[in-house]
Amino acid sequence: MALERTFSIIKPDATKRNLTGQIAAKFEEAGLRIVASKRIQLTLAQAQTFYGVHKDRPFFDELCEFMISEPIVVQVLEGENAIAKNREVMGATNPADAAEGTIRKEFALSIGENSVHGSDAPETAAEEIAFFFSGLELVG
Ligand code: DAT
Ligand code: MG
Repeated sequence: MALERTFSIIKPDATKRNLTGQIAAKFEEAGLRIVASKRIQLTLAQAQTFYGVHKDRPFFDELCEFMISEPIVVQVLEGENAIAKNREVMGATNPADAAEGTIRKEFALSIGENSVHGSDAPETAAEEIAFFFSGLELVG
């Protein structure tokens, strides 16, 4: 399979606890290359747009408030099968269900404060990368 790119967020619970480097190391150990990275703080409107797919879910407001509560680190990860590989390294959404050695098992605090976001399909990866990065910022 050709190289693939996926979009990742190191979420507020993790940046607040100074876990950016430890989480980035997990990506690199899994063979994912960080080809773009920046620390930003989302506005409420940006968080609501990014998570628009969940707008009718009961946790939507809590999710958006959490995502703007501290800076985040947005990254583009590149590698063979990067989308699935990143989801594997992240672990299940609920840390109680996450496998040993995954980021969420090791670092997540709860189903909401679960340390990382990762794209779930090629279409969402392309959309999410384009939402946060210009072509000039992607250095393979
Ligand atoms: P994932 O982040 O694993 O792709 P998702 O897309 O279903 O999971 O949900 C997006 C985020 O919303 C998730 O990372 C945390 C939050 N979330 C999901 N289900 C939740 C719930 N039952 N209670 C609180 N927050 C939840
Ligand atoms: Mg998701």
